[in-house]
Amino acid sequence: MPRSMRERSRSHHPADARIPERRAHHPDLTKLGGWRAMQDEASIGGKRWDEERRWALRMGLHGAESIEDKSIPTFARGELPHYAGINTFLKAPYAEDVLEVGHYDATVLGIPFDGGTTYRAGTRFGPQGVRKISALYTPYNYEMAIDLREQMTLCDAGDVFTIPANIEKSFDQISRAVSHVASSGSLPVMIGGDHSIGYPCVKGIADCTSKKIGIVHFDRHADIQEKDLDERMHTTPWFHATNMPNVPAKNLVQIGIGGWQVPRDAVKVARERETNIITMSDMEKMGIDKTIEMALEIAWDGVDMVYMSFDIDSIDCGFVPGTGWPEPGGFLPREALALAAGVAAEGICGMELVEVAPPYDQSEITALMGTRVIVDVLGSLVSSGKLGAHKRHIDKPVTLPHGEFEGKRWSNAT
Ligand SMILES: [Mn+2]
Repeated sequence: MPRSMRERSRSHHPADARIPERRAHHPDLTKLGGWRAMQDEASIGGKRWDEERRWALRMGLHGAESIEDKSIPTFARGELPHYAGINTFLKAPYAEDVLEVGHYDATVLGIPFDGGTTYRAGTRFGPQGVRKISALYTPYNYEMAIDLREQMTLCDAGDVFTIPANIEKSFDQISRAVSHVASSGSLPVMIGGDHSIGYPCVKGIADCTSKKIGIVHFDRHADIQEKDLDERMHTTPWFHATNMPNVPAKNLVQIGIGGWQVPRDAVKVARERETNIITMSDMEKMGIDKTIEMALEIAWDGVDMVYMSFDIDSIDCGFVPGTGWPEPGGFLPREALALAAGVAAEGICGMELVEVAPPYDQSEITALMGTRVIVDVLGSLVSSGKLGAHKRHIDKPVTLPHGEFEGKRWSNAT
């Protein structure tokens, strides 16, 4: 045995007095988040889960005699099993009648539109992709010690009827849909769609309030030039959003901008309008907490509400291949999730998750990341008690006319 190996084996021998002595002190586990979260889970309660399981038996009938778990129905209803079912986001109730969205704390609405894409199309399938993989999730988060099912209400209103070949008509439809949800008091959570929807989404909220709105925008791209390829493409939402009198450009904070894909046209506008750009390396130098603090300070300065826009391509493209404009060097997933949750902790009046393009995705990892951003934001809102805090600022609610109830679906039983 070579000498070095002998020494090493001797130093690790159990007879070595130093080791047992060092291990005699039991670590203080109560200092760990892992310990605290384990205790906190006990206080969440499980009433809604009990109710859902009873509902599932009513809707899906009692299971076979041979099944010992009597909460399992014959037809899959609700959360379980994760591989089955007709997917809404997080298997939330489908608000097929959109007049019902006001009964829920938050409403997910899909915006399947990729007519604003200047490179790869495919985000029209974003809402479906995100909904599909969201079925993998439970509404409970161990580290946050929250259970969305027990602590908030959520519905999925389905998709906005966009017009594939017409950006402007699609914008009108999107603004209208978002205004409807915002006016109901429910928090609008939009799943894109390419980033051109940022403008009509913010407009939808801005149209039903006299108050001012700041924006926190996570992206690699500045997206603030007036036009691209002669139209209001996905590189332009913030030019048009900050043209609205109650959406000041000085309250637009853009985090993660950089790389080789920022058109110089956008930089000129950002400079003229004095938006606030925190680059990826700024974030890296300052750290996550400081970045959140700075973003919130600027975005909330003199406004009443803050909107969150999260472009999935802000995350390094190695983690999110299914997107329209992939760029390396972006956020690591843990950074992105911490930043989004940190910004949401002060409250938001709406959010959008854009640029998930399932046709380019691998193993649904991009859609999964998109799902995660949304549920982490919802978790943070619940955890901080800020969910619904924006409601009192919706002081110009709109009412959209709806059709007379004289029709019915082909599938309605007679
Ligand atoms: Mn982008």
